[in-house]
Amino acid sequence: MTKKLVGVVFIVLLVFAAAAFMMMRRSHMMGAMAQVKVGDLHAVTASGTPMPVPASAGELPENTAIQESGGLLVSLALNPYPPTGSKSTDFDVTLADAATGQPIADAAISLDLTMPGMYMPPNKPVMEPGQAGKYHASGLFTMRGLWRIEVIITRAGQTQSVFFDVGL
Ligand SMILES: [Cu+2]
Repeated sequence: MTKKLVGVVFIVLLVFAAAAFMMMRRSHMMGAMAQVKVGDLHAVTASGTPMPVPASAGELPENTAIQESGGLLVSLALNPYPPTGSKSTDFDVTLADAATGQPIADAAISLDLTMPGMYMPPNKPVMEPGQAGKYHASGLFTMRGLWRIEVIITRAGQTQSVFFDVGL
């Protein structure tokens, strides 16, 4: 083969590889968007099973979900709602003692944003404590599809996680 022919074959292979990569990327995005309800924020278990809303929660705005776990009432509100992939989302978590309703202000909270069933780069906004058991972070959902929000709560040396799902 001449050097010129080798060059042409190489370029043709490169074009095929690029086309295959773009098709895989497209199917990745289509898979994530299939059957995702936009919004639909709700509490789930670690494996994504929906959890009941605690009886004490009453009527919630649609941007807010709540669950009871390990003696804590954990509520999460998202703004804007539904979130978008094009600008950052405000995450507001409120912690209260499930038995007494007293706000819990001495926890450290971080978030771990993942997409069930697909690898995404680490996305872990750290929450800043505010007044009366409220904690705030802003973070970015980097693509459309179903996201799982892990709220990691550390208090008095004990760590527990609670989970919420939301669709973009
Ligand atoms: Cu993804």
